[in-house]
Amino acid sequence: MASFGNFTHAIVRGIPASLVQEALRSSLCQVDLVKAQHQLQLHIGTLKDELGLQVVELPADESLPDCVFVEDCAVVCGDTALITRPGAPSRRKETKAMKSALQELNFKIVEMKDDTATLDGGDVLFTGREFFVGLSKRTNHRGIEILAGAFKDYPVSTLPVFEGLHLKSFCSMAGPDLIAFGSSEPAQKTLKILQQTGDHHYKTLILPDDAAANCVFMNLSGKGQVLLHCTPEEYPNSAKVFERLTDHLLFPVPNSEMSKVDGGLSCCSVLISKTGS
Ligand code: CIR
Repeated sequence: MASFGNFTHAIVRGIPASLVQEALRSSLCQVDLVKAQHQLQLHIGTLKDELGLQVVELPADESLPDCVFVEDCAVVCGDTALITRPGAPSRRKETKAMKSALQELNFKIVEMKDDTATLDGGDVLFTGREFFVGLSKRTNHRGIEILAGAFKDYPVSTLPVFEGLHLKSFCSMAGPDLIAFGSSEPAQKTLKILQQTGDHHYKTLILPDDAAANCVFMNLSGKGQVLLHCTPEEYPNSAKVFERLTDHLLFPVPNSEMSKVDGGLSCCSVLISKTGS
């Protein structure tokens, strides 16, 4: 637990032009590709230049319009990397490049081979003590069972996702034992269940906007507690809540273009702790 969020590496992937027309989405908003690429570069620059992480950049693949959303392809914890079987069939081939990158980094690879199982990393909330996994449009019971088998050292609880794409479309870790949650009714319903089922009592940070509750927490040596969060331009009321956090080094990161195709801030990286490497 002391080392929760102590990341050293990040895996990211470029944005293919095909994202604009072909990425899966729940809205009709038009993505500005140049702006999306600029926002991703700012995000990667924060990880690399501001925070000193070693960033592995996988190339975009035009045949995989959603490939920038790397979070969905792997769950990494300790020395194990679970390669998922994404819920959307059009996204399944994204895992190949992710598996190679994690093999290069010497992780013990577990593959979700059962073709009845589905799981997206966006449904996986790791608190440092336990896993909560969203049962959503993309993740099913069998996927969660395989995750529990891959990470036997931690309890795994299932949470319902009543609305939206993933569990982390409306929540994420914002600090040690601090969970950010959106304030919509469906998000609050899931929070109640989390509080009843979890092994531990967590503090909560409630954000006016569900999407803003998807932030990225790290606890880095030399930097302390770090939080990447929404910008005041995108979510002014939620940004104010983050700005009141005095224990964190705060980095507002723009995400307006990815959010048009249902991507949160956390979806653009797989964060890895390889201490001693
Ligand atoms: C999808 O629908 O699969 C993508 N357009 C968005 C995935 C976002 N993933 C995430 O936030 N973990």
